[in-house]
Amino acid sequence: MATSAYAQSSSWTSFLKSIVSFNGDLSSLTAPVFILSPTSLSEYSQYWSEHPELLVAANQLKPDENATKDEVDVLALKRQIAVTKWFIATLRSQYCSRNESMGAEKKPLNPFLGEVFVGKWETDDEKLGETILLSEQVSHHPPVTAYAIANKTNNVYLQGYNEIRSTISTTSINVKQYGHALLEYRDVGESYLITLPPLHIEGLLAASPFVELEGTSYIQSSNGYITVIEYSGRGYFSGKKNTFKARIYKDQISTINKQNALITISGQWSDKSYISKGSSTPHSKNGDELFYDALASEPLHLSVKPIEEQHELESRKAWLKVSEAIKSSDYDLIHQEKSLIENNQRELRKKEKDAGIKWETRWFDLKDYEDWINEGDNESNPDIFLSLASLSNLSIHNAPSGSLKNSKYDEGEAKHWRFNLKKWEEESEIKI
Ligand code: HCR
Repeated sequence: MATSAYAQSSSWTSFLKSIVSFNGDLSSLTAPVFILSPTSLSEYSQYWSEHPELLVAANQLKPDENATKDEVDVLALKRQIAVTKWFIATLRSQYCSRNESMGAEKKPLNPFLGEVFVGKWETDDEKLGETILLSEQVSHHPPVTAYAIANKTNNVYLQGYNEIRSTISTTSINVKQYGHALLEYRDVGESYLITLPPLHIEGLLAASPFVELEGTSYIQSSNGYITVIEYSGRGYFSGKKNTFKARIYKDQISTINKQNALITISGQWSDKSYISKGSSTPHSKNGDELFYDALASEPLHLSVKPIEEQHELESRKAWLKVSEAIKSSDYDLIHQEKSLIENNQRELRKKEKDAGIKWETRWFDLKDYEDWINEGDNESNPDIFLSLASLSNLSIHNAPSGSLKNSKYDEGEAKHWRFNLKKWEEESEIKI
């Protein structure tokens, strides 16, 4: 990889030194201006739906009333493949878009508590309709962003949240994601639990950071099917960057043996991938079917209201002056404008403390699953997350995303952020 002109600069070398001794909170690091992004992390929730047609696709694979059991089963597997395709299609936006638009991975602005980012994906396609995004910073220490994405035309709803925790190794930053997403296709009465892969940031010595995904993530359907996705950076599967292998199994028990895979998908999530039946690895050279070409379909970007119409808690309005200072590389102004926001936040927290109150999240609630299990009516009102976690043998605790039940991480609290539709329906200040 080419070394960027910034690699030898004193600001970069002192940044690298600060990384070596950092405390795990990446947002607390003071970074040189060329590595700062003018965009807040609260905006990253939009990456889940830059291909809205793929997000809703599974809902359109409904069996008709006279369908035989075989036809119903075939469609259920097709929906699992469709959801897997949508998920793979989100990855280029999630993990490559800053490199594509700004030349390298950048350090995003650290959202303040209560910051929101909203918008919609509009198309001329009547069948697809409009998809909306609500993203809210529900915690500042540690930073946690929650989001809800809805397409009413297709009755498709996605919600989730994420938090990161980082450690440093000799040449890279290792990041574990916490949180998960829940996807509902209400017309077919099906839901999915989606876990988030670990990642590491490479290219630090060359001052040209980029993300590599690693480990495993899961997509568990309420109909039993499970997709197990394994990620690798350059080298392991094929010598190419951003490679993955996804295997779809009938159920979690079948995952014990890779030979049980019904479908195998393999390739680069930032480029082309191929699909074949069974457990053998598909490849273009064998004439296997193209699964997804990430470079062939451009992402549809979210439409966001003009700044003048935004509420003061909306991300782009709140960070406008900092963003402009970053774009003009004015370090003193960045510092000055950032301090205004930070001091304002400190004052707010102090006032709340003095008044004995706590900041109330806007559209999301922290649901305690231990309480729910003890007090909830599990039989007549089963919880989607608990059912899917049980089907996939995944931990329900606040463990790194994708941790298995009975693994060393499967302990502690079981509190997860959930969208509260009533709160959104009662929202009077923030418009999409
Ligand atoms: C790690 C990261 C912040 C978190 C970003 C997350 C995990 C946020 C949720 C999205 O759904 C997916 C996602 C994608 C990003 O790749 C990931 C960011 C990559 C870098 C950034 C660090 C905080 C920046 C550290 C500073 C570097 C450039 C030295």
